[in-house]
Amino acid sequence: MPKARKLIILLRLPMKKRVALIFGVTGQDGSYLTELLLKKGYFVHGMIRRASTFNTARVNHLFQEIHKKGRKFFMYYGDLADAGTIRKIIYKVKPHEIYNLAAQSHVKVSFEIPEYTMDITGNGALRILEAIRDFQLETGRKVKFYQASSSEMFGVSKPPQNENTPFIPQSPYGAAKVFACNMTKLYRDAYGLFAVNGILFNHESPRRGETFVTRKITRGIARIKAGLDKKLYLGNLDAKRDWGYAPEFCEAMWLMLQQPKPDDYVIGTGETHTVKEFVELSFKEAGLGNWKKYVEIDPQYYRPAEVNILIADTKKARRVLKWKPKTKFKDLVKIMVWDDINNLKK
Ligand code: NAP
Ligand code: G4F
Repeated sequence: MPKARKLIILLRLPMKKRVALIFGVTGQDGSYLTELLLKKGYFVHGMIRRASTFNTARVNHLFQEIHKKGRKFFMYYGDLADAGTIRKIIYKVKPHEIYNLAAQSHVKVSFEIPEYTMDITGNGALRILEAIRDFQLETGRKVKFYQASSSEMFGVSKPPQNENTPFIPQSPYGAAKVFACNMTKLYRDAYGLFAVNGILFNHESPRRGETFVTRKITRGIARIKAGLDKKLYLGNLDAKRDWGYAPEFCEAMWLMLQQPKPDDYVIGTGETHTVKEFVELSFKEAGLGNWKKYVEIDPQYYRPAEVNILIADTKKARRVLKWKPKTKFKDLVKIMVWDDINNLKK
């Protein structure tokens, strides 16, 4: 058969059904990853926490009516503290790919609730790994596992940081992520699981939680511009972060699970900026002039220990995954500032 005809027939064949399960589906990254996977034709299942208020704002636009035929997005109640439910969901959904994006993800808060942070951010990953190990053994099915590891694990290690840089965490959150990262590697080495760590540097978007510094700044600016607030209170303005754009980082997560072999990858932009630079540029973008008129330092936002500088060395991801960031720092600032200003107007 001629090559071209063979290709046409192949393209017409229905795509193999792909099923993904996302822990942390209601978070910033969970929502972008869900969009990406649905676009790629996946059936997407997500675990959500029961809350007394709505916690699904980031995925509401993806909801499908429960009786709709051909529905591809499904939700289940559960919690990373609850191994039984994690197991039940995995056995019910039979996923090909599992993404663990769930965590108590706030560094400053982790100093206030260290034990809880360890239980969810650290042990939560182990609960999923154990469930996958049993599921594979009992059903003979293969599951690929993505762990949301973090540049916070590098702590005070000298930049630029790559896959071989030692972890010297500076927070209960960072230490819990190191535990989860090590467990992911261990299950790969000891039991042959297809388990990978995406070591992602800070990534932001209009869907970023309001208490992380970038969103706190852009939301604060929108409120000042609208006359709702006079001041913005911040902590350490000298810390340097490698800030990228979240949707692009979620593409990298997916790419890691499409490789022939499981491995760990650093994802970031390779550029670093101070919090002060983010503030300065954001106020300028909003047309508010000199930021010093509006910003006050409040020591309550200082941390008992700080990660002073993060810069990603992404050579491996560029070479193996063929991934590279597209959105520049100043464009990220622009996207976030105007989204908050326009939303407040609405
Ligand atoms: P996020 O917006 O804070 O989302 C965290 C998700 O975890 C939410 O869906 C949250 O549910 C869920 N969650 C929290 N506690 C849970 C529990 N006990 N049981 C089940 N689910 C729970 O975080 P993100 O920015 O999307 O980040 C995704 C992951 O990547 C996190 O693990 C984070 O630590 C890690 N990470 C983030 C960055 C970054 O710069 N964004 C960088 C490196 C690594 P609710 O919506 O109900 O709160
Ligand atoms: O926005 P942040 O809270 O992010 P942080 O601590 O870097 O953690 C984020 O990135 C990690 C990846 O490296 C993720 F794993 C983690 O889940 C999270 O997404 O703080 C950034 C910097 C810090 O140095 C902080 O001290 O901003 C400084 N900062 C100054 N004023 C502030 C504030 N941070 C917050 N949250 N609030 C302030 O008022």
